[in-house]
Amino acid sequence: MFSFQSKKIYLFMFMGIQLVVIALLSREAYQKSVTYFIHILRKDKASIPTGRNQTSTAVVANGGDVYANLSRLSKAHSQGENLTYCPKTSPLIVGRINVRIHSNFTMQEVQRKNPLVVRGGRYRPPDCEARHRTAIIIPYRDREHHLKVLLYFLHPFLQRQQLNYGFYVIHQAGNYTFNRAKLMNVGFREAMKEEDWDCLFFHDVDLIPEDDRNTYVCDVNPKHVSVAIDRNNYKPTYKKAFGGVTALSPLHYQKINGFPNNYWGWGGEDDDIAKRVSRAGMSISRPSLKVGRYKMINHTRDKGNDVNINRFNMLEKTHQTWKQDGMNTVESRVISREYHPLYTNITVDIDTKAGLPPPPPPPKATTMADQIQHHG
Ligand code: UDH
Ligand code: MN
Repeated sequence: MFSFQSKKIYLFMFMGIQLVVIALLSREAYQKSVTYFIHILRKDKASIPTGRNQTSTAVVANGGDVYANLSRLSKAHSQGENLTYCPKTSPLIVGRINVRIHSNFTMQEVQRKNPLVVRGGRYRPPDCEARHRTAIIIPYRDREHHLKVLLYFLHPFLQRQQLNYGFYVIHQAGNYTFNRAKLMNVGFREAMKEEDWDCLFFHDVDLIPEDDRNTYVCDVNPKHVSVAIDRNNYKPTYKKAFGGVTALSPLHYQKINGFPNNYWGWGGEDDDIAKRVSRAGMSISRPSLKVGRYKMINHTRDKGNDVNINRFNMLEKTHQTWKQDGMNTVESRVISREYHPLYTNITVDIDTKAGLPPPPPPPKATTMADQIQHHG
């Protein structure tokens, strides 16, 4: 039997040991190694594809900010030809990204945060030769806020992937009904004039990727990339879905004769493209639901983009029309090409359903002097 006295002694000894342990833990060096140990544990957890939530929290804790890491990139842009190829997997990739959509920042701030992006929204890794050249093509009209948010997230996202990339915003001029697919045809043509891109990402302006393992490079087959969207609770879409974000190589694009030009208004064009892909003997590839995750910026239907009520009838005929209508028939007039710091803006007149209006008559001479000049 222990006496009350000896119980007291044990209690003091126990408290003493606790004090020593606390003192040890609070020593800086010790603290560091504990943090390091926790870090390793977390890292291991992150790379194990366990439950969806568990993985995401672990990765976010390790670098959820899309700009984390990038300060490592040196500003010194080696121009030499003896740069070695970038590694097959970029060391800058972290996995899940914390996408919190807000807009209390300016375009200038996005510019400051991306000091290595040059005129027209172009970038190449400063320290290695990129293995891939990817153009981002954005069909666009009147979505300024969305564009700013997309640029904020997508620039650092692509830099993490060590790509040579460029941004093309294809802006439909005028108020006539929107035509997403035709704008993308123009985007393809204009982007390929500038650079020998080996992959084109056709990208809605309001979709923000949430995982940088979703690499913006082309697959053997045309790729449907935006497979899991928050608005649909990240559930897979239907089997032939091909909207939102897609990736095609120039060869894929040629094989399907580009996209249709005659889908005016919302809907149908994506399914037409999917049909072209299978008509041309290819299949659709997709990233996993874990990686192909996107947040869609909330919006209502735009003015000038009403549902295309003819879309089902048109889709019945794709097997006849795909060779007659596409990149071989796209008619448009580029109104301007502007090289902004974070993107190239191409404003284009894509015409109307009715066809090109006749060219305006030459201006009439009004004064005597004009008439004299006119007749030489
Ligand atoms: N787009 C524009 N401007 C427009 C219309 C479309 O830039 O006026 C572009 C933009 O890149 C957009 C894409 O075309 O991301 C696709 O159009 P969308 O975003 O309107 O298509 P989505 O399927 O919307 O996302 C369906 C209508 C939303 C109804 C919401 C009801 N809650
Ligand atoms: Mn949308």
